[in-house]
Amino acid sequence: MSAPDHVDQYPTRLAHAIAPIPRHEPAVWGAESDGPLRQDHLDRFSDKGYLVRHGTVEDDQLPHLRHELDRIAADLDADDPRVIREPGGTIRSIFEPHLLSELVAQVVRLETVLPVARQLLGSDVYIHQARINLMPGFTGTGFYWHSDFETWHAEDGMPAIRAVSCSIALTQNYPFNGSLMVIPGSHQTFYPTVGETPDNNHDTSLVAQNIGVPDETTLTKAVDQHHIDQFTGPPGSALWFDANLLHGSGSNITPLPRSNVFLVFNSVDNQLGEPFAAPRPRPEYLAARHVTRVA
Ligand code: 6CS
Ligand code: FE
Repeated sequence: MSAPDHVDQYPTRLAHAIAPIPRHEPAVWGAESDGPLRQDHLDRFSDKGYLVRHGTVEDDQLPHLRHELDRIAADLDADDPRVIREPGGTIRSIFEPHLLSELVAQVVRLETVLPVARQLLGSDVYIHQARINLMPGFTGTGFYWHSDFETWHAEDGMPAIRAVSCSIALTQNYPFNGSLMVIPGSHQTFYPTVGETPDNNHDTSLVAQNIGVPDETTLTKAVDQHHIDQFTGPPGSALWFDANLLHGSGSNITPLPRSNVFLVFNSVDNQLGEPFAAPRPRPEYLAARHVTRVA
């Protein structure tokens, strides 16, 4: 089946388990002279697969942005497919906020955002996926451990690991309100998963991901080797993390909601092809096939 331009370096969603695959690509593609990150930051990102940068969105902009999230949510039709809800009905995620809001579009182009993405990926970039994540108090549920790249490769046809996510906190991230946990260093290994992708997997995977997640033995070994770090910090902080870094979150039973703007930058040299392990590509709002270089 695979044409020469569609060689699968990262087989996944398999019938039987296979050994983990060492990553082929570097995690950092640019040099210190290419952007705002100093060499020690680049080295840390390369080593751990993530980087935290405070003050990515300035304090005076945060209330506007929080208000904008409410406006976007209120303006969308109840049955808009870009709105993902918890089983109880509260909104969990809204996709394509950068196309629904000029304010979010401006965040993409901030001096604290776009040049960092370009530097890490060593090229021009475009938005592969963008979302607002809203984790309400009391009822917010988490995400099981996964690598984003595993899904983007299997279901969206992303060929190489050359994408980076920027999650900007709009509320305080405490250790106890469902903040993101990462397995530092796990981005250096691709963990193939077992289980075929069902048709329209995204109808359920965006609320609870069951397919494309590593098994418990694999996760136990990864955590034995690398431990777990957690992203905590004030509103306006950004967590930059590699597309292949294993991460997940618990539920939020505190009264303290947690929301973030989540931007995935992909290299213009890593555009999507046919899915590697799914019956058909996912919709454009989950995985951009029309590449708009961010200038
Ligand atoms: O589907 C996506 O693109 C993202 N969402 C989930 C639940 N897993 C993979 C990726 O992070
Ligand atoms: Fe994820």
